[in-house]
Amino acid sequence: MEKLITIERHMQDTQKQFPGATGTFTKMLQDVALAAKIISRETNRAGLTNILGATSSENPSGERQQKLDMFADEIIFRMNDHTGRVAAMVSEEQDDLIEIPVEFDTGNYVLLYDPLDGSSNIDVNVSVGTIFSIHRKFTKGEKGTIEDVLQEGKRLVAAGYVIYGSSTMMVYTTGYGVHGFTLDLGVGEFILSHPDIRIPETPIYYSTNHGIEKDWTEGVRKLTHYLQGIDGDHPALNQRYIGSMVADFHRNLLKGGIFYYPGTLENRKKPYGKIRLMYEGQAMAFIAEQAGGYASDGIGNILNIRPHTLHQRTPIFMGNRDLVEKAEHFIKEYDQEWVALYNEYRNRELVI
Ligand code: P6P
Repeated sequence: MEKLITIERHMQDTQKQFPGATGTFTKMLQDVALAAKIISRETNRAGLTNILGATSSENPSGERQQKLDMFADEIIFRMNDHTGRVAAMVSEEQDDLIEIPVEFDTGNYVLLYDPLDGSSNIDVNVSVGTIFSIHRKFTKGEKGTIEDVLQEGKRLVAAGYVIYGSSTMMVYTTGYGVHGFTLDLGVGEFILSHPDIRIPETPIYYSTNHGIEKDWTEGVRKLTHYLQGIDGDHPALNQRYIGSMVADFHRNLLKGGIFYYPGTLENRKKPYGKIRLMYEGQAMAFIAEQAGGYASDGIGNILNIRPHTLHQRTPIFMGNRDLVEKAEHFIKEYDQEWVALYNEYRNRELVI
């Protein structure tokens, strides 16, 4: 009979390489997996309960909060606040650093998450996702601090996403490859279905929102024409974009391609792009790199950006390394004005 490898067994098999491992880390990933199972259940029956639709509130990025956003946010918090494994959390839905309630012990990790990415798609039954990343706490004292959460992506100890689609999958890395698990509803377990995911050498897709094309910089326009086979020698790629980054990224991870949400110049509404660095960009960049790809803000590796605020944004180009490096080439060649504008934002100091 084929081996059924759960997340726990996979982590235990992987952990054998770390003699000092205490299993805390494995349990953290299981805590996230449990939250994912509960969110999956609610997402799959959202149409049958009164959990669809928007609330009257907005998140720190000024986006209308969906009821399922708030549900997912609450579930992830409650699955992790009492375990004694976490010292602080950061959520897309919460303005400030989330402290561990005083009645619970704190631990050695900090958890950052976007509880439900792409939630504007929920009401139209399009795939949505959860994104999470884990840093190790390094400051003294019991409580996690802003310095513990605002670490560079290259210091991540784990990152992953859950995609609530035709099936629910959890994809994560701990720095030793990217592994995908599919939720078997019959047993309520995530079972290893995609071991050692690598981005295929030959890309098939590009994913971006052509609706903001009028605001693109010249370099992004040149990149897009290159990907479409209009300029240059690259074969034309198929365009796929459903406005849910986890789903768009997952397709490109498995089939090969590039996803980009660039900074814009003309309208300055999104000069630094839309994706949030701390709980979206870093996680996807870590996964992309571990799968043989690359993620850049157009200037350099997203994992090397020194964070300055919890909800800071980053332009993002991620997928096949050669395509992302092509994006960097066009931006360097044609977008000096935008680079100067963005560098001022990118290099701001962390203000405690
Ligand atoms: P637009 C969802 O809100 C999200 O953050 C990503 O999941 C998605 O890729 C992007 O925004 C879509 O934004 O402006 O193209 O609708």
